[in-house]
Amino acid sequence: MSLSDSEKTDYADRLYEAYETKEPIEPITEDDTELTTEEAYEIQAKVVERIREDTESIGHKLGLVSEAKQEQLGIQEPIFGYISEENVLDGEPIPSSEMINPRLEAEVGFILGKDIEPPVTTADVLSATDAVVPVVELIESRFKGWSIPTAQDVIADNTSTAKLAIGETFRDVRDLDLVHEGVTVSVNGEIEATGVGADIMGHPARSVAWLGNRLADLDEQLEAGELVMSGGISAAIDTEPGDVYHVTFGNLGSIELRAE
Ligand code: 0L1
Ligand code: MG
Repeated sequence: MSLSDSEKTDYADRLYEAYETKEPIEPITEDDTELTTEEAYEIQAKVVERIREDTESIGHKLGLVSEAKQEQLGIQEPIFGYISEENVLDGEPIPSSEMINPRLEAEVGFILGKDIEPPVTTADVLSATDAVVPVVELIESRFKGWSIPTAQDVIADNTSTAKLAIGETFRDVRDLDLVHEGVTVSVNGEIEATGVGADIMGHPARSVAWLGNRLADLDEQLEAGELVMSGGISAAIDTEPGDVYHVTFGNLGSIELRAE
């Protein structure tokens, strides 16, 4: 049975409240509520509308860009959410006490210099990209204990968007081989996770192109000036106050971040 508009508003209000107060809630599907992917994005849109009352949207993020992750959460495609100015860490450490069990992952960020009209190809993304930047994403789930039963729950929760740190090196995409771009994530000097661009649907720009086409379903498109995070290139790791994280790409640059 499909959800009524007031039920979707109610879930969105609860998720927004949890995003603001950092008091996690039960997953939507916990009580066997059926949630379609379309309904999940409708709830997400209501959450994002509330977030935008206080802050500007700066772009998009992708998640579940590997088939293994999609299978784990029962969906056959990547997922996406929206990122806002208030999510950006501007040189400050990870504010652990103001977050719900943050997890850290490395991402490749595309800064778009042009609008991209669908249908979108990987080549369109590359030619519309002004610069690529290293990004560290800190995801948090508004569902208790990271208990995420389905991809639809994550979508409704704006794909766990919480904080991100953008690196200082802005590279021309034509100077990089993003398929073979490698990254290491170390904690207090010990490597904990690694990844390579090819893990993101064969090429990080491919997930961005997928998003460009998917947004057309919502009468939206990728726009000049946006930052698009192409999906986790490394496995997400738990963070602990006091720990220091180094995310080091082969050519894209590096970011150091301490958890407070
Ligand atoms: O950024 C992301 O990859 C969001 C997905 C979070 C879900 C998960 O990793 O379990
Ligand atoms: Mg991510």
